Parts: sequence; C-alpha cells; structure tokens
Amino acid sequence: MITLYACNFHGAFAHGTVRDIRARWALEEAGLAYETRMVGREGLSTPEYRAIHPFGKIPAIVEEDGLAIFESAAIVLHLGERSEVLLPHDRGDRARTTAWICAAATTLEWAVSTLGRIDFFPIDRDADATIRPTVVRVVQTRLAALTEALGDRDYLEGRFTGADIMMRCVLDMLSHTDLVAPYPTLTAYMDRCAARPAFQRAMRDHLAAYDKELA
Ligand SMILES: N[C@@H](CCC(=O)N[C@@H](CS)C(=O)NCC(=O)O)C(=O)O
Repeated sequence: MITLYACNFHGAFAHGTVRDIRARWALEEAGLAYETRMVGREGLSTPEYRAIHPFGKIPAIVEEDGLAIFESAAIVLHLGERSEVLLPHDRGDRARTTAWICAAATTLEWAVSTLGRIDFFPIDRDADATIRPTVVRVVQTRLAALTEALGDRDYLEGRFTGADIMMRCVLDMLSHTDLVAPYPTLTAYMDRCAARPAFQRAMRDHLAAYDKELA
C-alpha cells in the first residue's frame, strides 16, 4: 500500500491548506489505497525522513516498491501515471495538464505563498509592509489571467484533472484574504472542485488529523 507522509503540528491558520491535502486528494481521485504516517516537527529532520524528502517537508509518498516521491506537484504528476483521472493519456491534453500543474506550483504559488509568509510568518515587519502591496498586485494579476484562461470551462482542461487539485489548493492559500472574491469565476471553480467526493474525503481525513492532535 502507498504510504503518505503528513503532519498535524501546524496552527489553526493552516488547517485545510497544509500541502498533504494535495496528495490526499490526488490519491482519493485516483482510487489508490494508502495509509497515512504523521511526521512530527522533529521527525522532519531525521535521516530516515530526509532519505524520503531531502528538504524535510510535507508531503511525501512512498510506493509499494519503496519508491519515494516528494513535492506535491511531482506527487500529483506521478500518481497521474496510475490514473487517467489525474493525467490524460492524450499527448496534447497530458502536456497541457502538466503545464497547468507547473503553473500552479510556480507562477501562482510563488506569489501566493510569499503573501502567506508575510501575513503569517513576518520576518521584518517594516520590510514586509513595504513589499506586501507589490506582492498583492502580482497575485491580482495572476488571478485575472487565470480567470481569463479558465473562461467558462468547469475545469482547467475542460474535464477534471490533477491540475485542478494543484490550482484549487494554491487558491485556497488565499483564504485569509479577500483577493479571490472579486473573481466569481474562480470562487465558483473552487466550490466546484470542493464539491467532489474525493476532495471531501481527503479534507475530512486531513482535518481529522488535527482534531485528533487537539483532542
Ligand atoms: N513545494 C513544496 C512545499 C512543501 C512545504 O513547504 N510543506 C510544508 C507544509 S505545507 C512543510 O512541510 N512545513 C514544515 C516545515 O517547513 O517545517 C510542496 O509543494 O510539496
């Protein structure tokens, strides 16, 4: 069975967006059986975990044959080789889905996570306050472009793919702001993705890990 490495030591601000949700959701969409192993803060820097994830981050997965994969985008792409739900077989559709997964993880997530870093983990309050408006403008520019690209389609590739897992999860990292609200196309897209039974199972289990820790 696949092992998913997740964690439950983050504060309430991060519940729902810690990146194991991406791997959980992909595993659920693909219908692949998995067991979850929780890694504590100290566990991230042990040699055993660094052998699985060189940077000591969450998520990682280890497959039945011992193959370890880290980085949420890589996990979604890799699981896509086992499920056409995540990654279409058609050459062009597959290439575009891959491009969207990379765009979510780089072009969007770079700006979105920088905003999260400023808002939740301030390093230098004055410097952060100075750059925040610029980061917000970059995020807004990306959201406007994404809205245009999505158009009236339900999902990025028309039908659901792993690209929607990555994109919705990145957009969700803006939930502490009102930046997505002016884009009804995007809020409807996020709701549509969240209504999927696989997402609901993944989110239920993701949040249950925090409830267990708090109990
Ligand atoms: N680009 C990586 C980011 C991984 C990452 O930063 N994960 C966070 C959880 S959302 C983490 O492990 N934080 C624990 C820490 O940095 O100590 C991915 O998408 O997998």
